Amino acid sequence: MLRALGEKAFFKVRDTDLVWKGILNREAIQKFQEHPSRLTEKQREIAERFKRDGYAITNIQELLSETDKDLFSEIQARFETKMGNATTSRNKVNVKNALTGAETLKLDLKDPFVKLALQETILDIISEYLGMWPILQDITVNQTVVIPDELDPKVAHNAFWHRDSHDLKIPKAFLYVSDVDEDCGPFFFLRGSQRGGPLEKLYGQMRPKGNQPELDGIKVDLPQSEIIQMLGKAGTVIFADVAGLHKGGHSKGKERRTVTLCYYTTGQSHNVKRYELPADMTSLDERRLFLLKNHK
Ligand SMILES: O=C(O)CCC(=O)C(=O)O
Ligand SMILES: [Fe+2]
Repeated sequence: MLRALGEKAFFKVRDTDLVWKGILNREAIQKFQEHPSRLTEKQREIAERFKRDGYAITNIQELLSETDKDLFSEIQARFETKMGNATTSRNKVNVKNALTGAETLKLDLKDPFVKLALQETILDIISEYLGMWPILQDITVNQTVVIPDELDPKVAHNAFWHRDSHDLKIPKAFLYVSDVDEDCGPFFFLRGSQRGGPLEKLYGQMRPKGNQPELDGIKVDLPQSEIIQMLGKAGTVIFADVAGLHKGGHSKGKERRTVTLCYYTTGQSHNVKRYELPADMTSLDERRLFLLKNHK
């Protein structure tokens, strides 16, 4: 009890602008301010929508650099191999995950999934969203398991409305590697539920344990007009802040294939080490070094 109280007080202080921005992320903010992004008008609009709504949808081809125009076909070709050793977990029986959890990902800068995570435009959009340079927390490659029946929230956490809680803002980029329709378990986001959005406080973020109202048996009541179901062809990219309300991954008829890139701010306190740095990082610029090296 005392510990819980102490922890609550700790996060209350830690989450003030004074600490979160002024101390923990001071360098990341400064770097961002010193290095203006070079987004095109179209890309800037994606970042603006992301900031306003807590999500933005686009296509991978809008984001790739000239030298990486074939990256999506490379990703599609490598997907099978990556999924080879993928497993489900106790509280996520609906999704098979590779490159996450106990398994440590050894970052290979030539790997197409890593190349995607290091794309200039994606980093620019995430930096604009955060107002600071990000660090990369995780890259996962995942594929849903088809389950036509109703799911139990206890064994399929992500398929029920929840907020992730490791940080105040948790921008992710989801790439659909297969076409996703209603039967594939699309990703859902509640527009405006991100930090600073009009629905920030609705089933608000609980730090550090997270808020999963449906897991606690609560029947959530959400404004229908703000529920966004993300359907799209293979190649669709969804930026979303999973500190906002979201769910997804209950495929009733057809599998969904996704690559998920997760960017956190540097002040993240209970970070799980998910990858090992590549031996040779000489090709990386300052922001990419920051992205990888500040990972705790
Ligand atoms: O698989 C999904 O669509 C939900 C994913 C999710 O909850 C997350 O990435 O935080
Ligand atoms: Fe989530």
